[in-house]
Amino acid sequence: AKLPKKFEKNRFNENICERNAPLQHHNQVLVEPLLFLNEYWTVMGDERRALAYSKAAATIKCLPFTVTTLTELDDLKGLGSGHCLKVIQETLERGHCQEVIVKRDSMKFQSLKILSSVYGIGPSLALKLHSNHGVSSVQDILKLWNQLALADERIKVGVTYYADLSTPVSCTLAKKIKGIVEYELSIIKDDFRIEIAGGFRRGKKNGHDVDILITYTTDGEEKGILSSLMKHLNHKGYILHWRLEKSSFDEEAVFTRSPDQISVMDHFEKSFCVFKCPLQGNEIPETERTIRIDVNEPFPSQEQRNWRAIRVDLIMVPKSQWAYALLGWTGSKLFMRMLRHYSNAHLQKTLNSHGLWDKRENKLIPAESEEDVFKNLGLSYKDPSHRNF
Ligand code: 8DG
Ligand code: MN
Ligand code: MN
Repeated sequence: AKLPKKFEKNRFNENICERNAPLQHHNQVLVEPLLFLNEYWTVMGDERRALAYSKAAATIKCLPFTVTTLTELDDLKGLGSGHCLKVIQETLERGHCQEVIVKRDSMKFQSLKILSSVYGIGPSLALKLHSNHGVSSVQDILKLWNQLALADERIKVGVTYYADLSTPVSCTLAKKIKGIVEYELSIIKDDFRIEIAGGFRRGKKNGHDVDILITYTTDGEEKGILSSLMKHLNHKGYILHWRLEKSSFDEEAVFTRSPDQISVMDHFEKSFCVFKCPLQGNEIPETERTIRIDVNEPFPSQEQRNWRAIRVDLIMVPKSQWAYALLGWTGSKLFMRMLRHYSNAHLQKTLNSHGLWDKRENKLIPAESEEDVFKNLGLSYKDPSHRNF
């Protein structure tokens, strides 16, 4: 009979990039309060604290057994300050954590959580709206709409389609969006490759948006395609809102003068869209979902509504950067952060969604596939389903 493999603590501690973070793991009860505290501090605008909880949660997710006593976590790296351990200990002993219950009920947190979930509103604007204008809900934004004079067009879109955009996107709808993009691309030009990245590629059943990467067989061929694609999609009535970002890639700037190597921002040409996704009968949402804020914008009456608003990111990638872009946009964000830190600190190489830069040799290390990227990093290949840090 096969004996259960012994947990090797030293190996677990050695290189955190070699850990596997699956969606289904052994410690749901412990991870929950840690992820809540990550969310709490993200919403409250303290990214540093949020990150500590996110890292602790990720460490627990990777354990190949169910934790029953605190001693099992002795000498384990990645659990951060003593405070994370306190949360874990209390959860082990009482089944819940008092701090979480108190924070969850905080009115300020609840308001900021709703406000920062609106497309176009980040934690700092949410805080400003709450503190300076007493705004606590999407309804409040509507009431004070003229007075607030929010200049960012995205916020109007975010409020208008709030109900749709705050409903999780299913894998089926993500594939439908991919199909639409694929079809319109095929009309423009052959020989492209298109892939859903983000959480869906990591095996998640739902997402907050659909991340789609596009490339052509040779570098340079992708130029101008995204603008054409947006024209076609608009013409067919698939787009409610979009914002095109030009490519700002410059090898030297990106790899040698990058001030923050941990940042997720990249320089690809992309389009941040809100799609008007057609729905089949059984996919049609209940009524009263779309809030109408602009009488000038004609909306179909609720009964007629056979579509739903969905956030979609379209990213145009030059072929030579495809492997790195796919890895970067598959995430998770924390996994990519870990990889970047590792490659910087241990390999003297800068990793981002455009490539891997050898700082000693001053040159780029090419990769055809994600497998190549892992090889270039001296790591074993990790399936996307195990990148859910
Ligand atoms: P979700 O949508 O299911 O909620 O989760 P997700 O798919 O993991 O998150 P995401 O916010 O859609 O981001 C997907 C990945 O894209 C994430 O690992 C970070 C990565 N990414 C880049 N560059 C950029 C960028 O410029 N902006 C954003 N928002 N994400 C980027 O590699
Ligand atoms: Mn996503
Ligand atoms: Mn996205």
